[in-house]
This record gives sequence, C-alpha cells and structure tokens, in this order.
Amino acid sequence: MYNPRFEKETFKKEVKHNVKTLYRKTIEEATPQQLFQAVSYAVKEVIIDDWIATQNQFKKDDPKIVYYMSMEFLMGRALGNNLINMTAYKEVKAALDEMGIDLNAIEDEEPDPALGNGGLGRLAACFLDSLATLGYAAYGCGIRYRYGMFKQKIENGYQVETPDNWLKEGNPFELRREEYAKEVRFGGNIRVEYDDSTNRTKFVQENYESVLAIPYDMPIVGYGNHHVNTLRIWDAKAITDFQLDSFDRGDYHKAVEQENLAKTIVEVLYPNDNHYAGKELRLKQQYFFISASIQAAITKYKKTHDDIHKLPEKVIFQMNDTHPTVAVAELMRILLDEEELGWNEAWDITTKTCAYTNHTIMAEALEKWPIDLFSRLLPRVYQIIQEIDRRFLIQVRERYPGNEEKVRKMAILYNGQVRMAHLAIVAGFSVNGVARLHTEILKNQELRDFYEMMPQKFNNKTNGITQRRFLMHGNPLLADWVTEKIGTKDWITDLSLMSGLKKYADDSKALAEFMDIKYKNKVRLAEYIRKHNGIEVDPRSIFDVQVKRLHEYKRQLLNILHVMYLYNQIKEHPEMSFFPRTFIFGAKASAGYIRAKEIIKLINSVADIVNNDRSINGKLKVVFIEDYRVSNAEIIFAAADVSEQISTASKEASGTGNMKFMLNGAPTLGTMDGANVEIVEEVGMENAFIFGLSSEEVINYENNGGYHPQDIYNSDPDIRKVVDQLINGTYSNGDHEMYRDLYNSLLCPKDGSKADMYFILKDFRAYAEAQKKVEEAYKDKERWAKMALLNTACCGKFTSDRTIQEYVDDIWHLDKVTVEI
Ligand code: AZC
Repeated sequence: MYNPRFEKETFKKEVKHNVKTLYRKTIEEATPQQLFQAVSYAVKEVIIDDWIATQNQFKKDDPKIVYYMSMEFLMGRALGNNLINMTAYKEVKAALDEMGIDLNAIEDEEPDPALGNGGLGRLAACFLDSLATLGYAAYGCGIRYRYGMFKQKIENGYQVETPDNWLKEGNPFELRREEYAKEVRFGGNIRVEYDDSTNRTKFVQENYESVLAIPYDMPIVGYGNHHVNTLRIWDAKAITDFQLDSFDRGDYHKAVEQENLAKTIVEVLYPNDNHYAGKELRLKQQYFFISASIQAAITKYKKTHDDIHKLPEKVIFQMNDTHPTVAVAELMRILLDEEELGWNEAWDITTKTCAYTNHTIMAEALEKWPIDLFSRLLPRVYQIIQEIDRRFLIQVRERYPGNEEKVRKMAILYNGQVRMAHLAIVAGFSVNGVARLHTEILKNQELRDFYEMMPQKFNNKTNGITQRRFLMHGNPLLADWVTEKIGTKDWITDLSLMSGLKKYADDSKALAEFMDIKYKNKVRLAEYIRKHNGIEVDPRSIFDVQVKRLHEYKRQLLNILHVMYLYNQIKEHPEMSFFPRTFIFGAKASAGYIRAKEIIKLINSVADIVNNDRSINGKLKVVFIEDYRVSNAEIIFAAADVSEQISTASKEASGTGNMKFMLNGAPTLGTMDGANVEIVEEVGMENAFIFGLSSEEVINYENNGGYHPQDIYNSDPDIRKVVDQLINGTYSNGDHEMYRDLYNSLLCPKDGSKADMYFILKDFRAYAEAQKKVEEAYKDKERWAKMALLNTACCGKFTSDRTIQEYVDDIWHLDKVTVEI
C-alpha cells in the first residue's frame, strides 16, 4: 500500500467526516457535488503531507527551480488525476464502492479548470505533470481567472458562448496564500532623482494605480514519488479596502478605479488561440502575473541566498510563448531599481535566467504592443526596453555595418510597436521551437536574422503529452492491457517501454483483444454522443475524429467539404461500396472569429442533412461534440479510429492531440506538418496516411505566388459541385448567403486576402485519396489492427517526460530531488 491514509477504513471514515463537517449531512443525504467535495478534501489531506515533505526536501537540497510562466494552464479535472498519480485510484474506487459512491460519477461533478485555450495551455499542464513525476522543483505561474474558457453551446447549429463559472462551488484543491501577496503597479510617471551620496540615479514611479496579487496554490502531484510541486495562480484584490467615510474627491476616484482594476484584471481568459487581439486589459494581465511571480521568486531566493548575482544558479524563468515576455524587463527593473545593480550586472543575470519557447509562426499571433499603450501602462518597464533595444541595435550595427534593413527587421521597438518576440530572443539565452520542422522553419524563415546572429540560442524541443492522464485515466482498459502484455507497469514513467508491444503486431489474439478494447471505448463514446447530441452512431463504423481549436489553418473546412463530397458520391452512386463512417468534430471558435463560427455552423448543417437522410442507410454520420474540453477529450481519444491532423503544412507548430490519438491507437491521417513528421518517423509511413503539399511547397507558393484555386474549381467537377453547394442553398434551407463568405474565402475573398490561403482546394484530391486508403485499410481487419497497435507501440517518444528531460538537460539544468517520507 502506497500510503496508509488510503487504507480503506480510514479513508471511508475521512469522507464521512468531511460530509458531516462540511454539510451537516450523512453520505446518503449528500448530493453528488457534496460527495465530490468531501472526497476531494480527503484526498487533499494526503496530498498536503507530501506537499509539505516536498517543500522540506527543497529546503534541504536547495535545488534549482524552474518557474514555468504561462498565461494558460489547461489543467483538466484534478481528482482522478491526483488519485492516479498517488497510485490510489483503484483502492479509492473500491472504498467508495463499498459506501455506495461511484467514483466516476463524482469525478463528473468536478468542473474542468479551463484556464487555457488549447495546445499551449494543455502543454503547460502536461509539463507540470512530468516535472513532478521526474522529481524536479518547479512552479507553474499563471492567473486565477474567475472565468476560464467559455462553455460552448450549440443552438440551431451555431456556437453560443456562456460563462464558465468554474469556482461556483469552490475549488477543494487550492490554497489561498494571502501572506505571500505582492503589489503590482500600473501607469503614472517616473520621477528621476539623483542621489549624490551613492552616485546613483533613482527612478521613482509616481501617481500609479496598484493592485494586490494574491497567490492561490494548487498541488501538482508526481506519479508514485511523493513529489508535489505547485501551480501558483494569482488573484487580484484592491490594495486598500474602499472606505466610504475617508475620502476627498480625488482619492474617491482613485479608490474606485483601483477597485475596478482589481476586479477586471483577473476576470476572464481571452479566448484567442493563435491570435493576437491587442487589448489593453490583456497587457495588464500579463504584467500583473509576471510582476507578482518574479517578485515572489526573488523574495524566495533571497530568503536563503545573499548573493543576487548567483540567481541564475538557482532560478530559471521559462516563458511560454511571448505572453510572459515582459518578464525580462520586470526582472531588469527589480535588479536595477530595487537591488541597485548596474546595467551590465543586471543584464548578465537576466540573460542567464530567461528562456523563451515559440509556439507559432502564424503572423496574426505575433504580439506587437503599440508603444503609446505600453509606455503609458508600464512606464518604467518601457524605459528599460528602450535601453535594451538601444544596446542591441548597437550590436546589430557592429555586426552588419551600414545595413539599416537588418536594424529595421530586428529592432525590438519599431514602427510604433514593441515586438515581444524580439524582446524575448534578445534577452533570453534559449529560443526553442516545439517540433523539429517548426524549429527549422523558425531558423530558416521567421527568425532567420536572429538565428544568423545568435545561432547558439536556438534549439528544438519536440512536444509531448502525459500518458498518466491520456492513457491511464482516459483509457483504463488499454492501460491495463498494456501492462499485462509488456509485463510491467513501468511504461507509466518510461513510455519507451511501449515498444514491447511490437512483438504482438502479428499475434491475432492480441490484435483481437486490442480492437475489442477500442470497440468498448467506441461504445462508451457512442453513449456519450447519444446522451449529449441525441444522435445514434454505430460503434462498428469508422470513428474519424478531428478535435482541436477551430482555426482556418487547421482546415476543419477541408474535412467537412470532403464529407459533402462523400455524401454526393453516395447519392450519385448508391451501389458503390462504402464502409460506414462517423465523422466526429469538436472545436471551440474564438468568440470574435466569424469565419471559424461559420465553419461550425456548416458542420452542423451538413450533420443535419446527412444524419437525417434515410436513403443512405446510415453509411455516413456527422457529429459535432459540444463543448470540447479536457474531460471529454479523454473519452474521445480512447475511441478514435482515425486521427485527423490536416493542417496546411508549415502552419501547425507541433500539435499535441496527434500524440494523444497515437497513444490510444489511432493512425494519423495528416499532412507533413508539425510533429506529424516525427510521428511518421516513429511509426513508419505505412502506418499512417500522409497526403498533401509539403511545407516547402506551401512556403514557395506563399513567397512566389502561382497558386490559382479558380483553376481547380474550373477543372474538377466534383470539387466544383461541393464548393457550389456552399451557395446554392443545399445546406442552408435555400439561403444563398449563409455560407457565401466561406465560398468567397476559397475563390475570391472580399477582404483583399489571397484566395484559398490555406490550400484547401489544392490538397482536396490528395486528401480524398488518402481517405480512400483509410477505408481500404480499415476493411482489412487484421491489417488495421496491426496499424493501430503499432501506433500505440511506437508512441514512446511523445511523452512529455522525454520533452521535460530534454529541457532539463539542454536549457534548465535542474537538480533531481528525492522526497523522503
Ligand atoms: C499551439 C500550437 O498551435 C500547436 O501546434 C502546439 O502544439 C501547441 O501550441 C503547443 O506547443 N499554440 C497555441 O496554442 N498558441 C496560442 C497562443 O494559443
């Protein structure tokens, strides 16, 4: 037994006790939500002991700490995952069973903490899981949004956003830590003072507004090692409680303003994925959590170290995309103005502690803050950035004398804007992409000038995912089967052992077992779909799944156009052989992303027509799963036959959903983009379905032109028919305008952009052929089973444990901690 606290009778007593003291109820009287809370508090009791032990170990060992700075942590539910990582899931389930409590049912009572949009936020969550599991000292630093990612409702086929009040019932796992509050200041002006006695110039911020940042800590439980790290997310509070009886007019306004600032700053997560919106409040959020986190890290460091120059030996700030990049200037500010170091010393420390991860090459995602906004909100930080830029440009001019083009291209401040990526690259000692292809594109295209000048900073860290959540928790049947087949549980912390499954690739009994588990998972998903969508799907049909954020570059439009094409084919050739197929979609669109929302509506319209057409005998079904999020994702991955990864080559930095499908035995149908390239390298071309333009071809068209979608439209009648169906009323009750914008986007955009920017028509035929191959392969049961199994067997590389170990070895150089109990 891992922990005596999970001894059955003790645990049962604890749950009863919690129901009584929290709700004055008995187990029988308690609601499912109350049971969830009571069980969670009982679990937290145990976690806290390990959490304390971990902190004590840190005090003893004084390990180097990574602060993973991220605007987003898409954690997913905590209860089940914590039990898995404490190796107590089955024991607790059994104990609860005896009390008449169904663990799965109460897990469903937990809201998904959805403090993230998509890939980048979920990656941060996987990284925290791996850091704790590998025994490294780490803090996640973020924001405790009152409202996370919106809940998606589908009404009449349209996406409707509703607020996600995830804290409504209280979060049993968090700890509020008022005593570690930090003040964060905005605006005002900087008074420059000269101090004769010390010979120093002082920069004093005046007339500012400020808020108090209050940390909430959430435990991050490592797998089976008693190691518990901390996710520290910041709440905001007005600095002085607003006192009605003691104000003059000026103070009154200021007090109200500060109150409002505190309320709004952590109110809501911006629901943009791969898109920069330039909102002032967003910049406030960024500085708010960065300033608080860096202050806290420095305070912690100084408690036990007296030489600030040695900060880089103990601290790393990893910046998850450019959103936290203001960190480099905030660290400089603290070192210069509060620690009173000289510029060179401060710069030396900063450039040894800060590192940057790039997650996208999409131009519209690049953060460029208007200088007037930036300097008004963060006057001192802005001064520091000016000085960083001034000194950097001296170097550029030294290196490239007379080349003012370089200066323009590389400057941090240019054209009235602060380019956050440039700041991160100049001040960070490491710049990494998230898959090999992505890093190569950064080096050779997007960040070429920087790579040429400072090649030593650039490195690749191919993303990964945690098998604890996405196999053990999401697919327990397969997890147990894997353990049985490879004869060890060690794959839970060493995913390379999955290769032990390869020897079953030709073993028909094992293959049948494997496919039987897949079938059971499909039944589970079919049940979910019936309950949530009211649609009956046949678990014997091919489950072809595309779940991810909705974005034009991810090409959900290609997928649904192909469904329309198949439907036309079936109607035109009713005798044609066709293996029944269920196309499953799940995706949220940013609230303001109109075209993305049109695509959701189109998918639902196609679903309505196709699903209700009796003449096709249920050969084709289309399902749009509402409110795609971490909790239903776990069920979806487990049930997928086909993993749709069909982004325009060069656009998807890595993808991580692709890895979750692979782990669960679904072959990839995809382009040579992002981590798909490495997936195919591991599993073999013959066990994937690859199609379409290569990234070089795409980039070549983009740079040199030569692509004319109208030619394809004119020459291919099947494609023309599908495209015309967007405007002839087929899927819109006769309305010719509903999908006009989608039609235009392919052939003649009205906004001046290029026609078919994402090469949908260009790749259409290749995609349709690849889909045909999927069908052929699936019809051969044994062949399919082998492919599916080999995907699971070859997924070892894609664990976030491997990714984190690479970050540790190449960038962070952390010390391993062994928590002694
Ligand atoms: C995503 C990338 O689009 C995806 O390819 C990658 O796998 C993931 O990051 C993790 O690296 N980017 C984002 O989610 N970006 C934002 C701003 O949301």
